[in-house]
Amino acid sequence: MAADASILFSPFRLGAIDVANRLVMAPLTRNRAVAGDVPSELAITYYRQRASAGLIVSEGTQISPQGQGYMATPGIYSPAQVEGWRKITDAVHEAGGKIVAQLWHVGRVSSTELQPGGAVPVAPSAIQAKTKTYLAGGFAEVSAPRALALDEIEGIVEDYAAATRNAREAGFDGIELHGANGYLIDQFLKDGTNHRTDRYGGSIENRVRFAVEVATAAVKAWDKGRVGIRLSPVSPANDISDSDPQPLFNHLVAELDTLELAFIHVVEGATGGPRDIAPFDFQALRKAFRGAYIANNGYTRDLAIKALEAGDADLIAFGRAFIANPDLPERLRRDASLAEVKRETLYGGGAEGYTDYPALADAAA
Ligand code: 8OZ
Repeated sequence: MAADASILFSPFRLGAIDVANRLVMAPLTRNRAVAGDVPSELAITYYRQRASAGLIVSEGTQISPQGQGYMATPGIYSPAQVEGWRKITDAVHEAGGKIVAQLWHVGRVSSTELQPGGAVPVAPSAIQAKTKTYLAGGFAEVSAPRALALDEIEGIVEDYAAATRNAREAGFDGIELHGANGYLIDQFLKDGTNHRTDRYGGSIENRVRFAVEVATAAVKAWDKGRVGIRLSPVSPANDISDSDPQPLFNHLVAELDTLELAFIHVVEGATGGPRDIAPFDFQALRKAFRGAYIANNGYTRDLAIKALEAGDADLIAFGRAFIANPDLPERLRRDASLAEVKRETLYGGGAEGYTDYPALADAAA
């Protein structure tokens, strides 16, 4: 017999954000922004269709032109972008949902082709990632980065603060800092990418400094009850690694707890891949943090119910399932079958594979 799904549908409060259920739409890169890296009109429909999630986390949204690493990802630094996002947050709210903006700086995962003035991408240290990005011409190797000068770091922290103010202005319910998947914050955290010898490198205390400064700036720019962060302690995404992630993340989360952030959103395992890629005690992070714990990665209906019933998580984030099933909560409630994503239409393009996945009632008609 199928497990009782009612626990998935109990309301919850993350910091200052009231949500109707425990289901989160994970941030999902779709590369459909229009000129000026403004979210498209189609994105209004896409997000509205998925507003039955308790909480939507927007696709990764660059805080500055320098923070962009892929073609046609939306930004949140220009007035036109803020206006574009406003239409989306209005649509989600009208449909009864909640949405936070995922604030993103890719660091070294970029290309001179995308950077302002053809500049080289920036990173904690000048170490090139063995990973690809996606440009107008298709997949391409990322460029070799340069190491950020000590006096440039403050400016990037300020870019996160400005983006946080813009998210508030655009009508979002909060923000999620993208601290996962080998992008800038993760590059500062982990010793495979951070070889700095100043106060941002070396010891764990120094490597968490950038993440904590960014979180502190976001809290100051808005409200601690509206700020969360996504982390991926053991994911090798974008060629990142750390020699000893458990004490690093234990320390980071203890620091974030003192800031009283609304939530941590944790990719358990390899992003979009196996959950058991490396031994790691994710529950140690949950126990070190008084805010909400959003669990992500490879969750099924049964696993989600078990995690919530055990108290191992407060909310569960689903990625690919939300792309192909706009009414995922209703399908989980009924234990209905789930549609599969079409890989060819994940990144870039128009309505196909974006806003044309049917809800159950439409699928039956
Ligand atoms: C897939 C393609 C491009 C970017 C991430 C923002 O991994 C991404 C991303 C995912 O967090």
